[in-house]
Amino acid sequence: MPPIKRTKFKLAPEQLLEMFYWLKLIRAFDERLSVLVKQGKVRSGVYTGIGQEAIIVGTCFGLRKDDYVCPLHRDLGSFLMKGVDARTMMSQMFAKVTGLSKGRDSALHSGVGELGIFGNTSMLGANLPVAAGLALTFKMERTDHVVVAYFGEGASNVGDFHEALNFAGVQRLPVVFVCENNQYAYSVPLEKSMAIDDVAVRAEGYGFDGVAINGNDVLAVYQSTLGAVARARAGEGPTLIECKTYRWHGHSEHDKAFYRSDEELAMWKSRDPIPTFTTYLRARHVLDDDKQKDVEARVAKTIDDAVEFAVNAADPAPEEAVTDLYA
Ligand SMILES: Cc1ncc(C[n+]2csc(CCOP(=O)(O)OP(=O)(O)O)c2C)c(N)n1
Repeated sequence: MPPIKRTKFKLAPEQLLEMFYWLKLIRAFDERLSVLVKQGKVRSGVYTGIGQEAIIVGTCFGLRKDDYVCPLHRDLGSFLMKGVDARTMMSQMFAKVTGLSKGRDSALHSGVGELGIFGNTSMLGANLPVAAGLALTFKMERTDHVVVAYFGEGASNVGDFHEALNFAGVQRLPVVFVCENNQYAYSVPLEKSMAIDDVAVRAEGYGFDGVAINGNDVLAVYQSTLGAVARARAGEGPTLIECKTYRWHGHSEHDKAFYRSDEELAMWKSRDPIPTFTTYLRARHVLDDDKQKDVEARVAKTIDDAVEFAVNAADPAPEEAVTDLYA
């Protein structure tokens, strides 16, 4: 198989600013959730992706509206980028009637079919065979949709991952497997769960390409996604993109993450995807003080408004627990 060719791309200043907005919004959403959970206001487990935002932004930016995502617990930003407004998403975390599942479940188990979001299950890696199934539907129906399926390096050790990649490889399915390799699966460092350095090499065993990239570089993620999506749409099958990154907080907000060192965290914080991209945008004269302030003000307004909306929204009525059932 020939190696993956470098994908060329050109983004207009407005598109680069839009990327910047999403990075900031997703960061701010998670940071606010982290505070709210400590105040006892959130009725869901909170698994922030602070430090990993470039992966969601770079991948979702490379998708069409009619493409699909299969997110996992740390991918709340993909809901926002696929079109769920911040009020609804915050309501979902507060388990209010204005949330995606009208207060029935916590956080990320909801999906939104019309927006191309397939809700996840709790079992690690179980979203991957589902993504392969979705991609099989696209192939059988001769549409050119693509599905992006997210997972952590920990999930790449479970059977579902291997079955999904095998099936997708055999059937040449239009799926992009995106590994968010944040170095830990809960408290387990990757060297204690894998005898290889790169999850990307696992793709080779299933007959397609895998690349390991800097997951904190939003443009690198975007570039790899564009190439993978183009191949998937052209009927050339799946790609595995492994994005190397780090989660700044614990596995969830109740995890103090004592299993890692301050030095390690500081090293990864120095690779924060947002200042890196900010420097790039400023050097290219896409961003200046005024534009940055404008984005930051819009982000703060959106988050404040979402929290106020969710706090004041109604709780679900007990009798509604038995409505909307599929049976
Ligand atoms: C099959 C399965 N085993 C264990 C768990 C418990 N669990 C939930 S998240 C998690 C760690 C996930 O690590 P990784 O896949 O690397 O994703 P990350 O949380 O780092 O983003 C574990 C062990 C689970 N949900 N499902």
